[in-house]
This record gives sequence, C-alpha cells and structure tokens, in this order.
Amino acid sequence: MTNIKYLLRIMVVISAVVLAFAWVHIARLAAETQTVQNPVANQGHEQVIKITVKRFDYTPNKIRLKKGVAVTLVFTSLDRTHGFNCPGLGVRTDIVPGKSNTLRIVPQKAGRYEFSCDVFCGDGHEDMSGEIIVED
Ligand SMILES: [Cu+2]
Repeated sequence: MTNIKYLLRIMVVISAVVLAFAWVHIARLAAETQTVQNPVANQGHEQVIKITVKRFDYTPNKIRLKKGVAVTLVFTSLDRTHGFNCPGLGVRTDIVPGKSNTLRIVPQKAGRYEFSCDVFCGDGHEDMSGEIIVED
C-alpha cells in the first residue's frame, strides 16, 4: 500500500517536471516565432510585437509590418531607460524599466524606416538602432 503511494508520488513529481520543461520549451518557441512577423496570420486580434531593449540593442531589431495593418509594439527594458524613435513613422516613446511602454502603429506607406535610441545610454548608444520594414 505504502509502496503504491510512494510510486504514485514519484510519478506525479516526474510528470510535473516533464510538464514544466515542455511549458518552458513551448514558451521559448512562441517567443521565437514572434520575431517572424506576419500580421495577417493573426486575424481578429491586433498583433502585438514584444521588443526587448538593453544597452545597446533592440530584440528583434528588424520588424516586418503590413501596410494598413495595426500593430502594438510593447517594449521592455532590461537595464535602464532607453528611447525608441522612428521619425519616418512619426512615433517615439521612452522605454522605462518596470513599466509597460507601448506604441500603436498603423503604417500607411510601404518602405524601410530606421529607428534608434534617443535617450543617451552610454558608449555604444549611437549604434543602438533597428529597422521597420513595411510591406504592401
Ligand atoms: Cu541609448
């Protein structure tokens, strides 16, 4: 009797560990697929693109959008306050650690739009940039 209980307990622990690993793996895959931007695939829901920011880069730093399709960019800073400035699309925001920093964009014109950090954040700040590619 106690043997069975013991075995059951071990099985519960093992399945919990396996589930935890699977969950982490799936979460990671989901995060990766988010770098492949396809707003059209997300019908019915407005697309959200998560961008992680730290000295001196944005991840992802290449973002593909569809002309006329709304997206919300959600920025998370891992270290300090940065900026996101994309003059070609007429948007900017501060990116403050511990805060939800969001920008909604509905790109009206196809093209390539550079963005960069406009809050000085140290040596390397000048190279902190990326690109939004808007496709027809
Ligand atoms: Cu900076």
